[in-house]
Amino acid sequence: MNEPRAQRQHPTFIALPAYAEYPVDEMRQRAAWFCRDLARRRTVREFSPRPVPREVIEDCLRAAGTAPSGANLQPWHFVVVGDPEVKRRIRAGAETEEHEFYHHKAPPEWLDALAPLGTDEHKAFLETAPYLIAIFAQAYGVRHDGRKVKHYYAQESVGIATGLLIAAVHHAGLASLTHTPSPMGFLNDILKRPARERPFLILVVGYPADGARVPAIAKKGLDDIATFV
Ligand code: IYR
Repeated sequence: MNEPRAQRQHPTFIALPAYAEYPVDEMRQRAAWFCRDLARRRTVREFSPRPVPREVIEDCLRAAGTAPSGANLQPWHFVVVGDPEVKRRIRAGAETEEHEFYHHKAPPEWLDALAPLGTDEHKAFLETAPYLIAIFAQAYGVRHDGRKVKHYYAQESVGIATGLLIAAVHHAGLASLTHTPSPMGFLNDILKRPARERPFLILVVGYPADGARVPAIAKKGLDDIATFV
């Protein structure tokens, strides 16, 4: 039988807090500066083992947690891995899947598309970098009374939060790598996360290695990515 529904909550409104409008000239400058600064971000695969202050990671995660989400249900969970033994196990799990991917599962077109990046099944960065942030998307939440709360647009919401996290990490002066071994179920086992949480990606965070190199690839220009009508 249907369970009785809880009383539907009424909205409460407050005045928009802390909004800042800038004079148009300043707005132009800020937009241009932010664009230039983000354009310096590069995905890095060679990390330094130099430690990173934990408070920086905490603030970057707080920034990610400001993301908009379906019905404001905030369907994300971030597991910050700094423990070398846990990193070692994650590397072992990822390299097992990646070996399958590169040697058996990936169709030739996919390997062709990846060729400019120079990636392979070896994932030393999973042990070298000081922090791995495993990001999970929750299909539903569980309230204190044990009831399930369905999450809407969980993947989109977690994608947005991850974008903010990447920008926050960059803004702090650190490098990151979005890593998606597939499948990623081994992360639930190693990190003891429930089945309702689906691994979304691993964000590898740290300083770039001295002399780190990145692939010679470029971003599309505005005319290629946008249309004004
Ligand atoms: N997960 C593999 C393959 C890979 C896939 C895509 I799509 C990339 O943009 C990069 C890599 C790996 O991490 O090597």
